[in-house]
Amino acid sequence: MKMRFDILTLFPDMFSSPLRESILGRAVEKGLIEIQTINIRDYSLDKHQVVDDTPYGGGQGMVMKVEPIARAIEWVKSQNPSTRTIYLTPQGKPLNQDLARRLFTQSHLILLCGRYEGVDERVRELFIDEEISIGDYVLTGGELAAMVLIDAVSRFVPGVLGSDRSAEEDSFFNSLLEYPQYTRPSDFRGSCVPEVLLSGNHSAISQWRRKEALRRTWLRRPDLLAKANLFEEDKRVLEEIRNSSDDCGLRNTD
Ligand code: 4FV
Repeated sequence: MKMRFDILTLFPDMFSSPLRESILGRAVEKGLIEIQTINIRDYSLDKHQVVDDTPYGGGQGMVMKVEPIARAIEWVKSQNPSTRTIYLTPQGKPLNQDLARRLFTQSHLILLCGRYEGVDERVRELFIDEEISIGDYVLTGGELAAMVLIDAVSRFVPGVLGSDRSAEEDSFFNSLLEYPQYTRPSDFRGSCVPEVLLSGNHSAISQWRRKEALRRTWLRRPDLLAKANLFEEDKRVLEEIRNSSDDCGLRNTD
C-alpha cells in the first residue's frame, strides 16, 4: 500500500531537499510514497498571477484568494475524486500519532499550505475536508507543517521504516513516552549504562524499559498516562515510582 501526497503551495521548491534525504528520500525512490507539488500561482487566471488580496473589512496582512486554490483542488480531484483535502492551520485539530495513523489509511491526500493571514473562508467551506495543526504557534507558512505531516504519516507505510521496523512500536504507540536508550561506550566519563541492559536478561530488560517509560511519562506528560491503556502491573509499578520519588518526582531509591 503506497501513499500519495499532492501539495498545494506558493513555494514548491521548499519541498525538494527535505523529502529527498534519508528515510523519506528512499521511500520516494522505492515508490512507497508519491509526492507532487502544485504551484497555486499556476492556477491564477489573473494576468499578473495574483494569488492574494487585502482583507474585506480592513485589517493587516493579505488573504489568499479562493479562485486559484479552487481551480488547483478541482484539477487534482479531477485526477482522483476520492482524495481528501487537508488544510494545515493553527485552527485545526492537533496532529498526533493516532491522527497520523488514521490519515495513513487515506492513501491519497491533498495538503493545502496557507501563507499570509491564511485563506479566504470560502476555501474552507467549499473544499476542505479536515483542518490540522502541528502545534499552538504561528508559522510563516503551512509548508513546514505539511512536511511534518508527510513524515509522521509516511512512517506507517509498510517498508518505509525498513523491513523489521513498524511505526507501531514507537513512542505514543500505547501513548507512553520512549524509555531511555543507550549504546557503546558502556562507560562515558564515569557515566555508566544501567547494568540490567548489559545483562542479556531480556525479561528484566523489558521490565526495566517499561518502568522507565512509565516514569518518564509520569514525570513529563502525565496527561498521556490518563489515556494510556495500562496493565495492572503498570499501575503497581507507577505506585512504586510515585512512592519512591520525592515531591518533584526525582528518584530516591529504586
Ligand atoms: C500552522 C500550524 C501555521 C498560519 C498563518 C501559515 C501559518 C500562515 N499550520 N500548524 N501551527 N500556519 O502556523 O499548521 O498562513
